[in-house]
Amino acid sequence: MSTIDLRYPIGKYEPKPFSNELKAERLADIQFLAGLLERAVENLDEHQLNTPYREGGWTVKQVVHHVADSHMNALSRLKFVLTEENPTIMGYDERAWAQTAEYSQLPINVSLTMIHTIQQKLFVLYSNVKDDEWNRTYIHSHSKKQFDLWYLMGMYAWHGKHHVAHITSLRERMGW
Ligand code: NI
Repeated sequence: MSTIDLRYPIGKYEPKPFSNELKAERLADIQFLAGLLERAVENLDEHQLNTPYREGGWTVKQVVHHVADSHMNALSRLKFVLTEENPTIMGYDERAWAQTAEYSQLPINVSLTMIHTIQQKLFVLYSNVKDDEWNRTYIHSHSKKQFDLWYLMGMYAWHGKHHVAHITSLRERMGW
């Protein structure tokens, strides 16, 4: 019996101190996410796309639409943090968002295109963050806790890989 938690195939996000090496790694994660996600869903049929990645979890289709929604928020958060002093950024109910109409009515290609666009913007924006900007802060509306830009970058670099791994590990288990 495997003890691996199917919800966290690459583990949970672990914040780490700033280094240029890690920054380069995270920039690569941001740059290559859309391509990796596209490869992860390649040649899946409608039945496979509608299969939950784990019992009680989101379907592959919902996972892809969720990444688009989540990283749309990531882009908006980044721009607020870059342009305002300690802004409060809005948390959102991702389970409720996953029940909204386009998750079931639009093909994942629509979200994949959006993810390509968002990741290009995130990549250019993060590539241009100056050394003294990494400690710019924001407050999260749900937790009321304060985080900084370096944390935000790491969170979403991790988040993309986290969901790609949901799909690739499902394919491995199913032999797809
Ligand atoms: Ni997520």
